[in-house]
Amino acid sequence: MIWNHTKECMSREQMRDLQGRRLHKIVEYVYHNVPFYRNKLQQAGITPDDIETIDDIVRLPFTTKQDLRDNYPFGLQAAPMSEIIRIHASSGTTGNPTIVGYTRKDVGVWSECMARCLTAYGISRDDIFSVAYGYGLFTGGLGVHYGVENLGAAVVPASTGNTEKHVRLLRDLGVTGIACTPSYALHLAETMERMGVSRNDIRLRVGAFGAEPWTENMRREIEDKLGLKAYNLYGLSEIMGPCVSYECSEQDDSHICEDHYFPEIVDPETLERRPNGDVGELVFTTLTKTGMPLLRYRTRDLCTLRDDPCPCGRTAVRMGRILGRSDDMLIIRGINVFPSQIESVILSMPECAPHYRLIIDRVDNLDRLTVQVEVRQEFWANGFDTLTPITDLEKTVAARLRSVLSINAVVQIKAPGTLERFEGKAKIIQDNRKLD
Ligand code: DLL
Repeated sequence: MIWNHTKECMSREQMRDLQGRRLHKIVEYVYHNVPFYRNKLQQAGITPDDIETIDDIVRLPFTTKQDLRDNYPFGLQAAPMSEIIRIHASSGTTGNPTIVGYTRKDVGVWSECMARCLTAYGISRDDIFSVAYGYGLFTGGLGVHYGVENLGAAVVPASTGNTEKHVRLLRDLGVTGIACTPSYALHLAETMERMGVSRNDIRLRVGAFGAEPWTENMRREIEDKLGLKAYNLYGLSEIMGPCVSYECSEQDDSHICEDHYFPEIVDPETLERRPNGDVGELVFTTLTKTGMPLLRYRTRDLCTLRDDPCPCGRTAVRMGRILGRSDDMLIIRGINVFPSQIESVILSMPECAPHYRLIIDRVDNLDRLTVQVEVRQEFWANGFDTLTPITDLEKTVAARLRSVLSINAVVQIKAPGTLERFEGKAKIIQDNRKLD
């Protein structure tokens, strides 16, 4: 089934034509409503009238996460606050989070894209669909929720946590679809096993998994343990949230909602546009967003694009799985974390030396972050060699990390001089998760 045949199956020429017209309009809109963009466009010597076709996009300046930070909180917002009906915030920035305001029109487009995606997964009005992404500032929960409602299926706003209760709900309500991170899906499967609930006791048949990298092996494992078909769901808050792209029944890369988000692949070093098939950094321009439209936003996600026809009938460009990042962002339990954020927490504590390691493992299918940090000599000498103060300090650092980054970390305080020093590039991060 296809939710919006006109938009999802239009010819490539029609799509290019539509994108060109929308690009012109959005450039005109930001030129008149966002001083940041007016300045950038003026500096580049571009007026909205210079943008005639979608190919003219290469003339436009890029936007980065740093631009969003520098203009915190609402500097890149184009619509007046009276038009904004929802605000989300992205994790993963040092200091200020990234704030994204949505107009009613934006929330409508978002729900439309989510309905396209859920329909492609085979969800209909007859389904009961559980949303186990976090509800709150994170876009996962509410983003998928509105899509399920738009489609007309019954949504169960389960959110994250309380996994045993969730398993009982899945079983008792006969839930047929679920959205969560792929690692949470595996955690759910394990909880079911512990509770003695088998895949035959539940009726799940479709899963919408994303917000973090995952692999074909994980797909097979989730499908086997939960007895469902597992689909990839990609998105990012700056552009909208879940469902910038989605897999169809072919499960051969993800269709981008290209009439709303125009994709490009660029070389992360030279920023030159790369042809389809090349691995590079994914860049999006929002073609219809009115709250906070972005021109050529650098996602830092590395992947490929292709525009060959898909047997499902959809004509939109497809993106491959995310192969990595062109920055050092880590995704731990679905939360975006920059090592620099952890460093700034450590450096803010007088007892801690600036020597630390970040070790990421996957235990029982959930990510575990261990932060090893050396204590400063003067504090060590002051009695940190006895067990209790070390435990106290570990607890304090863990609490600080939790409150600043919303992540739970195992903190291990180390004696001064015990962590290896590096002569070349420091290997501070040890990511033991197997993602291939
Ligand atoms: O993770 C939005 C989302 C919610 C997507 C629910 C899918 C499902 P952010 O918190 O802003 O937004 O994180 C965005 O997460 O740039 C990717 O690095 C990563 N990511 C998201 N989906 C996938 C995926 C949401 N399917 C960042 N595969 C992105 C790999 C993903 N990485």
